[in-house]
Amino acid sequence: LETIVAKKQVEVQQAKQRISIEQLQQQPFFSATTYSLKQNLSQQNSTGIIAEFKRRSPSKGFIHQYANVITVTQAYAQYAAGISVLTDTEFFGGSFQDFAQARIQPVPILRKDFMIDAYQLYEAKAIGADVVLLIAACLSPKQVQQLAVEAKQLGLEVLLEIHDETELQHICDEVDMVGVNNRNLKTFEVNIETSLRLIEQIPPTKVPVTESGISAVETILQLKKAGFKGFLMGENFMKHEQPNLAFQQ
Ligand code: IGP
Repeated sequence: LETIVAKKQVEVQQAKQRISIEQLQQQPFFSATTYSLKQNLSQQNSTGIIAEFKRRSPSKGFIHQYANVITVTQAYAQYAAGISVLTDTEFFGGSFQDFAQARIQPVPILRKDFMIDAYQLYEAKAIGADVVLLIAACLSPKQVQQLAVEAKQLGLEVLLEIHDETELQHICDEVDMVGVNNRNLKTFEVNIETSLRLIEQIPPTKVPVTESGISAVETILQLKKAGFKGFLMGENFMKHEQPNLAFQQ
């Protein structure tokens, strides 16, 4: 995670020199209408699934390098409460281009990246994101709050990701949804017990989301029973030759 954050800092500095915040604000998507993931997840009849488009990951290597983002996200959009698209290139093989092609779908889309600077929130708006992810493990509580305030001012929803008890302190008023990552960021091990344990301590005002390592229907039902409204799943679909068909099943 430190490696990713260090690389991200360099990337953001370079991006700032290429494109100014003013230029980002002039992009058509910046003022476009948005879709609410929070609302979708709160609906009784929602599947609650946030389906992720992920080509590769540090833990698994390539999952599906050449997947067609248009075909896959079109299938996702039919049943999912929202879509998550990786925009990190170096470690996850994602891009703004992938995001742009997913943006055709009329559903809430999460920009999945490592947010460390307010500039990235402007980028998120400019590419048409509805939601941003803030990862507690790479931000101080103060940084989470500052980024969340600015995200809300821009009209973005905020999903805060936590993966242990200490990170509960990062939750602030501006956060809309709290995601519990079942994947230990150091060992890459997944354990849904993390979600079952932490949900007890998530304030009832926040929409609880469980993330990573979910594939079995029974697991989803178990997590739903525990109170989760959102289920972030990537690899389960992306590992298939045709992720769109895997999703429809
Ligand atoms: C999806 P999975 O195990 O279904 O592919 O997990 C998602 O939770 C995972 O990609 C993720 C992630 C992240 C990726 C969770 N938090 C932070 C990048 C950055």
